[in-house]
Parts: sequence; C-alpha cells; structure tokens
Amino acid sequence: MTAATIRQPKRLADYQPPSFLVSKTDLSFELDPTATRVSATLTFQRNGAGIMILDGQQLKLISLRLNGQMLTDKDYRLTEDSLEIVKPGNSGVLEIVTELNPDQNSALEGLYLAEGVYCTQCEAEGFRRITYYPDRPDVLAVFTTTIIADSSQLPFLLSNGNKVSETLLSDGRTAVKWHDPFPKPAYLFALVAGDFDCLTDAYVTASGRQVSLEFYVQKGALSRSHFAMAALKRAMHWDEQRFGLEYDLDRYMVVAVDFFNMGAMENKGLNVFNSKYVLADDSSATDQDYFNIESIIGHEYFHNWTGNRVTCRDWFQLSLKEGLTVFRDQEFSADMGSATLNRIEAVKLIRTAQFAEDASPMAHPIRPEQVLEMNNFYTVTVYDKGAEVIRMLQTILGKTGFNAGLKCYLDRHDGQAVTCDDFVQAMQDATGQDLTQFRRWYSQSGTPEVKVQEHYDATSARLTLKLHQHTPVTADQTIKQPLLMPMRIELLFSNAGSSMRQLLLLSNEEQEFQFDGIHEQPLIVWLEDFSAPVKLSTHYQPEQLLLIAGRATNGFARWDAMQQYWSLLISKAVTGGLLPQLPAELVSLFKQLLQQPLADIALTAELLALPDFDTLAEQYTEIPVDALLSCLAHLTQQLAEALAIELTACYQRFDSIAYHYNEQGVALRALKGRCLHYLAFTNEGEHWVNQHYRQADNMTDQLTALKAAQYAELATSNSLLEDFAKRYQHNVQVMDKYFSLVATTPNDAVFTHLDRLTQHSLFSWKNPNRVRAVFGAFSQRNAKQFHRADGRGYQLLAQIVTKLDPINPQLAARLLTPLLSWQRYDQQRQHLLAGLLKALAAQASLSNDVFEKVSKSLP
Ligand code: B3K
Ligand code: ZN
Repeated sequence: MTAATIRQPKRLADYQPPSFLVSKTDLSFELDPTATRVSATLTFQRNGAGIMILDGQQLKLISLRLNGQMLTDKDYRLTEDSLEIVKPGNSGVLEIVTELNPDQNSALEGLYLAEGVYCTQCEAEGFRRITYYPDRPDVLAVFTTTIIADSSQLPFLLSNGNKVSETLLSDGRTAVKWHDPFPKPAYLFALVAGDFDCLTDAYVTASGRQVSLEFYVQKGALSRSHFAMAALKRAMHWDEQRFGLEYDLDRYMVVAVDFFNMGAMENKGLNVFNSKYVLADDSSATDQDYFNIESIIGHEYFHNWTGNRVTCRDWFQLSLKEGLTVFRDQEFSADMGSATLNRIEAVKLIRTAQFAEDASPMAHPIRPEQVLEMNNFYTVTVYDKGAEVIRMLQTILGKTGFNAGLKCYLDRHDGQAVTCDDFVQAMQDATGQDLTQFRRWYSQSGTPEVKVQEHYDATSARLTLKLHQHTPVTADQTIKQPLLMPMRIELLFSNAGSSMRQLLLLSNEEQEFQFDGIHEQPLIVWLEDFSAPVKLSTHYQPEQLLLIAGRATNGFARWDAMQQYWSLLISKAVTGGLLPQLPAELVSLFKQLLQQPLADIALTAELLALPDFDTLAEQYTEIPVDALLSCLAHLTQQLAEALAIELTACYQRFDSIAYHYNEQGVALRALKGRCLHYLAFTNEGEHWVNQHYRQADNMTDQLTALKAAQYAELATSNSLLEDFAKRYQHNVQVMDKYFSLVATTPNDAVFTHLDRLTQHSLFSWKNPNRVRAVFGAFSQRNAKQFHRADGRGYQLLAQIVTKLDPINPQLAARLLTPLLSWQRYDQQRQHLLAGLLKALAAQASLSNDVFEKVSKSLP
C-alpha cells in the first residue's frame, strides 16, 4: 500500500450502500495482554452488487472459514487495511480468528489494556482493530459476546446488553456471555474487563420497567461515584418528561477508566467514561467538575435514542447524533441549574473555538464533505455549531413543533441508520414548515456576518429595521448563499419596564422589517439569547450598551451587552495604540452591581467579568496578541483600584456557607470568586488570596485562590501551589488541576516547570488526561507564554506533537489545533508557525490524523 492510497480522503458524494449486510455478529474474546484471540462469526447477506471487502487494521489473521470450510490464501486478498473474500456467495457464515496485542495499544482505539483494565473504544473506526468487519455505521447487527478470562485477575467481564450466562471452564478460566437484542453498528460495541468497585442502584421507568444501574469505578473510589449515579437518574427522568423517551434495556452500566481519549462513549448499555467525568466529591471536585459530570452523564444517556436507536448512515452525518445530543444535554443542564449561565457558557465556546475553526484551514460545515481521518471531525463545529443549528430549529418551530418533529424522526427511523436530511424532513413533515433553505446550515461552512441598521420615523410612528447577511469565504468553500436565521430582538422603550419582543426570520441577503404604531424610538436588543450562531455588527454607543446591560429582559442579552461594551473600548484602544481608560459610567454601574447584586447572583458575577482573551481575539482578522493581553491586565488593575472598597464590601457581605453543589452555592462562590480575582490586584492582594485559600472547605474556592494569585503574579502564588500539590499528591484527578495551573504560569519559568512536570511520577505520555492537563492547558490557556513573539511556545507544542504522534495520533492531532491558525498572527509569528508546520509536514510516517491537519494548513 503506497502512501498515496492510504492518504485518500473519503467524500460524502461517493456514498454507496454496503454490498453486504451482517445480521448476526457472535464474538468470543480470549483475553491475554499481548495475544488476545478474537473469534468472530458473522452471518451475512448480499445487499447489492459489489465485492465483499472487510476493514481491518493492525490485526494478525489466524484463520478464516466460510460456511465451515477453511479458506486458503487464494480465497481471499489481504492488504494492510482490508480483507477481500473472493467468492462469498449471496449469504453465509464467515468465521474469522484474529490476534491482537492490547498491551501495546497506546492509541487507545480498538481493544487496549491500561492499568490492568481491558477496554475498547470503537467509534469512529476502532472496531476494525478487533476483527475484520464492514466497519461502517450503516451495517447493523445483533451482537452476542463471550469473554473468556481468569476471573481471579479480572472479576468483571462486561459487554453490551444483557448477561446470558457465566460458566467456569475446565481450565479454570471463566466465560461470560452477553447478548444485545438491539441491532447496532460496530462502533457501539464495547468490552471491559477488570477489577472494580461497583455502585448499584435501580430506576423504574415511566411505564414501570425496572432498570438496574451499575457504576464500575477504580477500587476505593465508590464514595466518589454517588453524584454521577444521581445525575444519571435525573437524566433518565428528564428525558421521559421532556421528550417521552424511556430506557430500553434491563441494565445500564457505566465504567470509569483513567486512560481515555475523550470524555465518554455511549456504547449500547455499557458507557465507558473518562474517570474525570465520573469521580467527584466535595473535597476534590469543583463546581465546574460537577456541572461537567452531570452534563456528560446526560449526554451519553441521551445518545441511547439520538445515536443508538437511530444512528448515522455514514460518518459525514455525525452531527445528526452529536449536534442533536449536545442540544439535548444543554437543555437538560439548563433545567437542572441556571439557564442563563448555561447559555453564556455555550455561546463563549462558539465565539472562541468554533469561530476560530471557521476561520482556520480546518473549516468545514456541520456535515463535512470530505474526510481523511474521521477522528479529526469530532469538532466544535460538528458538535456545538451542530447544537446551535438544532436550537434554531426549535426557535423557528417552537417547542411544541420541535417536540413533534423529534417524535416523528424517532418513530419513523427507529432501528435505522439515517442522514441529516432525514432529520430535517421529519421536522418539516411534523410541522408543515418549509425547511428547504434551512438545510443550507448543514452544507455551508463559515460564520455568517449580520449587519443591522435602524430607521425610526416619528411622524408615521414606523420603525424600519434593515438586516444584511453575508458569509465570508472559508478555506474549504468559496460560494456562500443566504441562510434562514431566526433573530430574536427586544425593543426597549424609555418608560422603564416597557418593551416588546419579536422573532424575525431573516432569509434574504438583505431584508427589511417594519413595525407600525411605535410611538418613540426604542433601544433595540439584538440577537437575544444568541438566537443564531453569527457575528453581529451594530452601531451601539457605549452608553446604550450599558443601558441594555441594566434593562434587557433576557439575562444572556445583558451579559452580551457588557461583553460588547468591553470589546468596543478595547478595540478603540488597540486601534489608537493606547491603553484603555475606565469610563466613569462603567465604574458607577459596577459599584451598583457590587452594592446590590441582582436577584440573579450568578448573572451579576458574569456581568462583572471582562471578556476573555480568546473571545476578543476572534474579533480581529490579525490578532493583536500583545495589545489584547496588556489591555486586559490594565483594565483588571484599574477596576481593582477604582472599586477596592466596593469589592471588599461585596466579598465580605456573603458569609461563606458550607459547601453544597446547588444553584445558589455555585452563584455565591462565583461572585466571591470574581471579587477575589480583582482584589488580588489591590495592595491587600496577598492577604485576601491567602485567606481565601486557607478558609476554603472545597475545591472550587481553593482553585479560585490559586488562579487569582497566579494571574496577579503574587509572591504567595508559588508557596500556595506547593502546598496544594503536597496536599493532593495522592489524588490524580486533583493533580491534573495542579499540572494545569503550573502550565499556565504567566512568565518564562513555565518552560522549566513544564519540563519538570513531565518527570513527575504521576505523568505518563500514554495517559491523555495527563498530557492534556499539561500541554493542553499551556497551549490553550497560557496565551502570554504560548504566543511569545520569539516562538518558544509554538516550538514546544510542535515538539510535543511530534513526540506524541507515534504514541497516540488522535491526541497529537487535537493538541496541534492552535498551531493551525498561523495566518491569524503578525508577520513574525506567521513566519515562525509556518516554519514549524512545514517541518512537521516533512516528517516521515506521520499519522493520517496529524497529516490531514498539517497538510491543509500549509500554503
Ligand atoms: N461519541 C463519542 C465520541 C467518539 C469520539 C471518537 N474519536 C462521545 C460522545 O460524543 O458522546
Ligand atoms: Zn456525543
């Protein structure tokens, strides 16, 4: 196989139905660290013209039988990544025996062994590392799995579905057999074998079915799995209430493992989770950790309907399950906590990582058209912009219409592998709304830009709003068409409390909306709740933004107005080459917020925040790195000085309450934390930070103190960090937080620190959590050192990617992302980055993962 054939991307336009289907897949695993035997018995039927070609990678073929007859090498053709059966006939039974080496599998795809636990990860194309198989999501089979192992070493032998039998074999090994009655694609297959502590519970579904819930966690961690269990029950109940969807098997198992490439995986009946998203208790988890656990537990559970019962026809349709399931988990989280806060966080992600992806060489629509390595397309575009597209559907159709559409989709396609078009069609059929133009959101990449103009005529009492949309070309696509987008607005009138809310549907490139009977010129709140994933340009004066921040009905819109206020101030300063000065009206608004926080304390904490570096950066074609960082540091310092008294009073007003992860607790900690962030910049900074750290009875407050000390570069920062590392040296989840903190050291010393971290006894290049904690934090959250003008930060990341690629290509390709946006920086940085990318591209034997990204980014 030549490099050229391996590097051939697949295209959506070339989709062909499979020539053979598999109705039954019987698997038997004889587990062994270096020589696991897999016997696969596939019952197949012809489905169309064409040869029988099975996928397979890094497999040792032991034997092959067709309908009981041993095949010899003239009966099949074997390549590095496929097996062709020369004369399969129209139906039959194929028996394949392969051998694998789970111990050597550091890519963590297929079957791997890490820290004594055997675990699989098959999405997207990992099953082909287990046996030869039509490894594509539109081949659905009923799986039966037998696991044979020494149960004294591996007491738990788990797979999908229901447990059928457990037998003691004559050689002393145990055979456990599982059967999953729901036909599924191979990517949803899972096997886990190991020794765990198990937390069990039960759930009775709305229709009265009893479901056994089981969490398998590392020994000694049982007490840290209760929150995840409770979150699962909340998710099960929520899906019944909101969408009428119930769980369908008798068991729901979740296994937490420490070696995992991503957050979690929705394998049918047997979810595998990164332990980071299961294990939590008050002394080790932050509010953010609790939030993430609840939302990811929900996400994987919701996949049982949106992903498993109805799955994707091909991987280009990934957003069919991911966009929809992210939307569902966002709705769940919004109902469990603060809807406003949830919306703010979701929008921040779109405005940073997603907008950056649209502007990068990896730009792609939520339904990509061309893919070399599928793992590269589990992106913020497919997931999070995908969720925004679903949210727009709900906005356009209303909740009732949307629910009816979802029901129609699931009823119509239960048990099938379908496309995004099928989904939109169901929405259209259930509601009668023509969604032809809306479908462009699936095929068109890029961030649309919307310009708004207002004209008010007092004599006719008419307000005219003129909207103009335009999507700039992206790296992957030059022709762009107008999109159908819902624009939520609110008209604020001078009489406090009087306003009018509207939903505009923008479909043309340019469009006018008229409102009659408007007796005064209103102040318009545009894009309430971020009703479409676009960049909006308005003509607000700063004082209008402050008015909106104080008065808009929608909490998100208030926060957004503050963000726009700061962006405007900063961009004027950057253009003028000066540092921004704090306007008096801003200071008085902040004083007011600090003295009388709103009823919604969580929102107050957000209103008091400056935009982050990444959000500001996305507003520039060429990112003025140094200027933005100086503006942010300067404004923080100025706010601290101007508001020291009010910050202190606000900080002291709320007595610390005993730790509870609930909406009120989260909000109070956030507000105190925001105050501390500024107080760290006052003369008493050391005092406040030390006190906050020492008095903390929970992880959130400890981290808040550590971060505040680090950002303000306080002398106490290092000793607090040392204390923290000593205190938590035995808790690896907490040590990851320590690693990340060290990696965000804002000065030169960070390079020595990073070197030291990789020598730490807990660090391993094979563990993605450790690598991400160190180098993910450095490249994504240490803008000052990562973007150094001398290129030292970029160089380091390129070295790490080179080192990781042979170990774990998926991880290497993810870490590489920040280097791809090289064209967004000044000449000097561009030059440095382009040089590093060229050097990477020139390396022999790059994985497809890294190759695809690097090659796209080169001029
Ligand atoms: N479906 C998995 C992601 C698989 C990623 C493969 N590289 C988790 C999720 O989105 O729920
Ligand atoms: Zn998902």
